Amino acid sequence: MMRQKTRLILALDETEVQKALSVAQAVKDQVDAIKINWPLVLSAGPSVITQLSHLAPVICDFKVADIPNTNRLITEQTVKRGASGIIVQGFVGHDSVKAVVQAAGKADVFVVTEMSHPGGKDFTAPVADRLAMMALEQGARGVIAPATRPERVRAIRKLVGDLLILSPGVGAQGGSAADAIRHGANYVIVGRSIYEDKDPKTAAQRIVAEIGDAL
Ligand code: 3DU
Repeated sequence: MMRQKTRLILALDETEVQKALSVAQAVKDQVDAIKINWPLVLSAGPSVITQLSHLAPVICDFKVADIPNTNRLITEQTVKRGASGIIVQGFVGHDSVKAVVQAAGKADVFVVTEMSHPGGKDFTAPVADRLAMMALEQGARGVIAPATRPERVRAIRKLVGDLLILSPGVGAQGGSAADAIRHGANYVIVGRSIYEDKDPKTAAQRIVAEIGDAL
């Protein structure tokens, strides 16, 4: 179960390992989870999952997108390393998502809907509602929806009921944390605006305050 204290998730895409660890240490009390992606895992090695899990719950944003068997194997290895959550692409279909949900055990599974960047409109936006419904049907814990298009967060909230909505695209990509929360996101995911700041802790505190005001 995700903690829900600040509703801020750090996206730690810093590839200089010592810097990444020092940012994680500095902001661990400001965030409900640390999301890591291929840049840090490829730079630091998969043991970074375990290392970070001692500071905060870790969500592995591996955007898993394969046949069910491969998805299952990836999920098992991810959870074994100490991840509390894993992010999967939904466009591969219901059985591939189901395989992740089954292999994840107690870990949370999040399905990507419409992506936050301009190209997200090319292919993901037209099927985002179906992806969200499928996440619900397959027993995912939540979905990823774009803070860059808060009206889409609202639309997806109407479809997914109580599922968690995690919203990336705040700050560097132009979205606002307060807007995402007001439109129905449970958490905002923020990367560069925190780890590239000269004072990551203060940057995180600022966003936490903004979220608090929006609730
Ligand atoms: O733009 P930022 O630096 O705040 O990082 C956003 C993170 O969220 C980054 O890890 C990216 O891979 C992830 N993400 C999106 O930005 C947009 C999506 O639709 C899904 C994930």
